Amino acid sequence: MNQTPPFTESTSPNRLWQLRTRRLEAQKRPLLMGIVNVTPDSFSDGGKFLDRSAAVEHARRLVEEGADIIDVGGESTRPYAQPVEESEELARVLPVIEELVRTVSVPISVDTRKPMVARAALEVGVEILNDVEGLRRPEMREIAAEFLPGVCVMHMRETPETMQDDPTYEDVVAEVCSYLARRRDELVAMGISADRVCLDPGIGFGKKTEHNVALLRGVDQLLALGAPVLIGHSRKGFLGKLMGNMEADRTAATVGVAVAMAMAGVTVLRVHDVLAVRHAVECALAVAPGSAFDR
Ligand code: HH2
Repeated sequence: MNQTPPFTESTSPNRLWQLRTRRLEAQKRPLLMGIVNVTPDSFSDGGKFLDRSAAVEHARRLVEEGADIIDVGGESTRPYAQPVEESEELARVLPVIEELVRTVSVPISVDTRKPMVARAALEVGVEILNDVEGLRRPEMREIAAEFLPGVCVMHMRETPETMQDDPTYEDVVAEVCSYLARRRDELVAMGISADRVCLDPGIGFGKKTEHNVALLRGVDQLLALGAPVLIGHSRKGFLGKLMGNMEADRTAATVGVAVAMAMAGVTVLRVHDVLAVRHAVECALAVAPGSAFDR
């Protein structure tokens, strides 16, 4: 799955993601980005991996389960979450990142909206900058242009503190696509090649259930922008709404949506449940008529 050169000129831009020093290809299935939240308050796994060794051990397990990327975050961005001080976020993630960069084979991604955290993580060797604010801070764009990592540009309405206050859109798919295309053009103009820029509609970030569903159903329009596309739906609240039970375990719902997204040809799935998603996606793609992936 990882680094499978040689790449042909005809390989779809949806299949390739150029990182800082490596190139990933989603050849047989979407790449799986395993989530490691080094936080006390993440909505699903808060407090479980706050300890450095617990976080590292969890990341290793996700790699064994088939993660192609490990995404390390130190600030919850769930709705109404309170921002974390830069120094606190750095103290949470940097020791974990340093150890993972040295000891695991897959590329490490930093999930941050803070320039200081991004820079420190890039200095110790992360390959991907995953910014839920879509690099809207000029300093983030400057850091990206300096280090040239793979970049994940996510759409978010406003900030986590305010994003769920009655979000409204006229045409959510068109608006999110044009925002992401604009952001990508801005990065390309700064010298970051288009193949480094992965686009993410930001499931759950300033969206009602109907908006999340429209974006997932409309993922073809996002893929038509000719970039790698990441979907981060894992265990999110809209799945509880779709199931009609906010208390139910969301693993099966996460897996179901992951299969649908894999069949649509999405490049990267950001998930907590790597093993379950990998098994389901690989089996579904093995039998699905007209899959976008090689078999
Ligand atoms: N979602 C979350 C965090 N980072 N990054 C990208 N690119 N896309 C996403 O959809 C995305 C993301 C929120 O989920 P999680 O990390 O599980 O929770 P929390 O923010 O509470 O730590």
